[in-house]
Amino acid sequence: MPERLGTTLTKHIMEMQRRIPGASGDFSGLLNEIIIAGKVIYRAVNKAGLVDVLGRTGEVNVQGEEVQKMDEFADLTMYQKMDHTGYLCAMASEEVEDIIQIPDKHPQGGKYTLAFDPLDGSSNIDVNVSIGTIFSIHKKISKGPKGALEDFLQPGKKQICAGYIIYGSSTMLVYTTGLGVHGFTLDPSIGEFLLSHPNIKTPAQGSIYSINEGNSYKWDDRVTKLVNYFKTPDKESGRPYSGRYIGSLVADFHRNLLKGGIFMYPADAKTKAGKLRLLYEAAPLALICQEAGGASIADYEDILEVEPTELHQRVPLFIGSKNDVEKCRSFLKGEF
Ligand code: AHM
Ligand code: MG
Repeated sequence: MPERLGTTLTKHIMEMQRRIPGASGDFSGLLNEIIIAGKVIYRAVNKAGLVDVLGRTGEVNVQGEEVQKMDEFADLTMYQKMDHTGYLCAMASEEVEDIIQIPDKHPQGGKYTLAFDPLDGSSNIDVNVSIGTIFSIHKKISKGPKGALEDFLQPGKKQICAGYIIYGSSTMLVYTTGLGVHGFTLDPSIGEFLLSHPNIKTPAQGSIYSINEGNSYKWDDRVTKLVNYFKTPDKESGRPYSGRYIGSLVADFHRNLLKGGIFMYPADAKTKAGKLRLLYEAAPLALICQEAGGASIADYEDILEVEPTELHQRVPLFIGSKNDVEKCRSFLKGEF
């Protein structure tokens, strides 16, 4: 008897599509292209030590950061898998300054936009630590066949899909379209993502805090008090929390999503708006977190409510278990 495979990601997407009356299949088609891009990037990440893809290109990206060869590879892979499909009106990448138009030789008038961080955590590439690809899909709102900046400057709550692929001890794709958060693990022997984590729910309170404590000399008083709170023993409220910080947002987020906890990247004296990018990092993870029962704030405001004003806008990010985020909110309001 052949082994029963369980639910493949492709089947899951088709089942989701059937729930939406009149769906054209474009959206499912787009997700399927993202899956293929993810597999191509996975393959390269997996061979990274063997072929010449490690190290820096010698260039600096739009964020002022050194471009790694794998960053460039992942960015190109995402672009090349999407540009000709007809599903998109434009793309935006963390690595590229302006929005990326669909070349005239390819079908125009796509209904969706795709924003992505092609390889999050790239400083960890060379040392075999988990990294990931984050994506965010919006519906086009501008007139005309081409995409425009306004299509990308929509708040996170308007996303119709968000997800990430984590290249870790196994490769997983986690996504939401507003109908729960579902996680699929890649079975490399058959090249398929199989449903391994249906309907992920994050614990209401965690016992992990994740922050780069090397930045503590730059924090304001509120953040210092907040982090001290999580570290201070108190049996009743389950403290102290354990500190865990990988330095790859996808990996830190993924662990906390499954186990419960709080990830923080605050604004500080040097990075006045924080480090992480609203459109490619904070907003997609915020949608996933909310769908899993968690929450996220950018200092005072909910991440999903933040109205973007720039493509590469940065935001402070506090994301994770609901009670822990509420604790952050109180400290940030100066209530302690
Ligand atoms: P990247 O998208 O260029 O890799 O940068 C974002 C990364 C996140 O993955 C991670 O959470 C953060 O930067 C770590 O920053 P730091 O090294 O300042 O702690
Ligand atoms: Mg990133």
